[in-house]
Amino acid sequence: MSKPIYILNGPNLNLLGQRQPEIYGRETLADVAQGCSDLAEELGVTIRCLQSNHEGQLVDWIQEARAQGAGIIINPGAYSHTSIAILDALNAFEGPVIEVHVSNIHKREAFRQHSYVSLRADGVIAGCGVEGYVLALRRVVSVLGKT
Ligand code: CA2
Repeated sequence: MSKPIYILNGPNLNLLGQRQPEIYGRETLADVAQGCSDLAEELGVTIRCLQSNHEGQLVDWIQEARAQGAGIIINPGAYSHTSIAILDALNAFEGPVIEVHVSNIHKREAFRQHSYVSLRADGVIAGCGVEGYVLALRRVVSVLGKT
């Protein structure tokens, strides 16, 4: 079986769909995982969906993906705007990286408009709601040459 595409979510994204629907919509992280899983099956790839509130755990999964993953889709949450550790880990990963934000971070507070992760990301999807994750999955699969 080919290597999985990692779908990583950072802090507070476990609360998706539970609060602030005007910003993040009403779909939950479980809905995101289901939508990506359905698409992965259609495209003939495997995925590994993970969420953590802890920076080091996200770094560990990115390092795991170096050996075991074909690509990374990551919504680092607020760590996008602060984490050089996550950037460094992604810089050590050789496959395609797509950064996803549910909201359009460029329409929001100034502190959300800079992302360290964007310095490594091959593509960035922001403001497309949770649909951004399936768009990112299509892109990773296309870059990997599987479509
Ligand atoms: O738009 C995004 O996807 C963000 O990465 C979400 C992060 C935020 O810090 C980034 O600036 C943009 C926060 C996710 C918090 O999600 C919640 C969802 C529902 C209720 C509370 C928090």
